[in-house]
Amino acid sequence: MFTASLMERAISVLRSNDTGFFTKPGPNQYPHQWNWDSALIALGLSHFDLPRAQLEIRSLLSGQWQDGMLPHVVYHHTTSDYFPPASFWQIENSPHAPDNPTSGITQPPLLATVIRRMHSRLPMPDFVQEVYPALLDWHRWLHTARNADGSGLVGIIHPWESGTDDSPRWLDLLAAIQPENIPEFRRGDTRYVPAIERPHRAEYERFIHLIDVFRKLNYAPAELLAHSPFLVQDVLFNAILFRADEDLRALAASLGQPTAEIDGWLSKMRLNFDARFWNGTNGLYYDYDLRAGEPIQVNTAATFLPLFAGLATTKQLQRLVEEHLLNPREYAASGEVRHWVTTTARAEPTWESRRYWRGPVWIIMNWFLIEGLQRYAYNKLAEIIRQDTLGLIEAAGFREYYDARDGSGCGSENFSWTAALALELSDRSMEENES
Ligand code: 9WN
Repeated sequence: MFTASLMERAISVLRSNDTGFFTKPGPNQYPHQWNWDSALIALGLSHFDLPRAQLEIRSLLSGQWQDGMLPHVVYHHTTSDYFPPASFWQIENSPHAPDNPTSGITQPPLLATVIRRMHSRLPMPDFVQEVYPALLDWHRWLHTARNADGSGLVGIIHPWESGTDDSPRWLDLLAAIQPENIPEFRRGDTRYVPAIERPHRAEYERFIHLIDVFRKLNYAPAELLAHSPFLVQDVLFNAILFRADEDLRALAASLGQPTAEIDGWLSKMRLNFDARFWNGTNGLYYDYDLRAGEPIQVNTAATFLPLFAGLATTKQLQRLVEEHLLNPREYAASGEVRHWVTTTARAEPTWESRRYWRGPVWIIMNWFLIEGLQRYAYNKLAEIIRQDTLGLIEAAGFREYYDARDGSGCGSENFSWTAALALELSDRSMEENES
């Protein structure tokens, strides 16, 4: 059903967003290099051009800070109408900033997972040897600079670090922040995408205010932990990190490198994950607001990420699937909602069908879920969601996100990670386990 032509079109989207040394997530909306996009883009590129996939990763790593932080955007000295521009971050305030202009925050660490997968399909020991120290530095930075409460679970300081920027999980926390003297700014995002599909102004003001706080603190990690008004242990981020630590460990082992430090991170996270995130009453994982000292009780598709990490028990898996994923009032494609899987449970009052991370289908979330279900051998359900996901892309093109009611596209057109994941999801060999 999924034809060579879908794959050819996916390749042509990735080619058309290629600047030569990095790939734009979207042609107009996102003109620089984003961290977790880039990891997925490399995975997509590896299906047809491994050297170019490796270059994508080298380009991303060229933005790494001297203390190990891998930033969420690398600007590469290119100019654009994207807001915020490189200069807005004032990263030169930090002694750790690189020469390459970047943002001053990070994003979910998918890179080690992607590199392990590429290596397991097409062994590339020299490349792994080359990039391993940078990966280890980034993970070490996350486990130290962001180990806010000593639990080994890491904290994020900005919704953009979650990658799911406008998720209803952050709404109350953002509303509690009262920004003063917000720097002047002019949004670029609503130039290319209808405002109804993008965050409200109130959230954007807080996104910008937070950056202003961070640059005044010179991005000193301890200062950020002490003073950022937004400090959250995010289920999605921590689950991705746990999985990436496992993958980093496998890379270390393949190189004959020591693994004790990584084992320590893994066992600490495993020890504390459930106590912090699992809510046995509702059968859901919730994020934790470290400033308020309480869980954020909002039901979004981030709750399925522990499946991707292999952190859920069989009992937790059953509850997630039976009470939530298959529930027609929450995530199941049913009634007027024809597609899997909305980013927010439809029972949440904040659910919106077309607005950014408030409700539409995002291919990255479906990919995490499919991978997670396969990890637990829920292959039939994984296959239903995989087919539906590819069908959405086939019908509406490579969009940033999709309205789950009719499958129509939203956000950026020709979106790179949608193309990359179409290649990944079309490849039946994805079902093989990593060695
Ligand atoms: C802010 C690039 C990025 C993704 C994020 C997505 C969106 C940026 C924005 O686009 O965020 O980082 O301007 O909205 O939320 O996940 O990495 O595709």
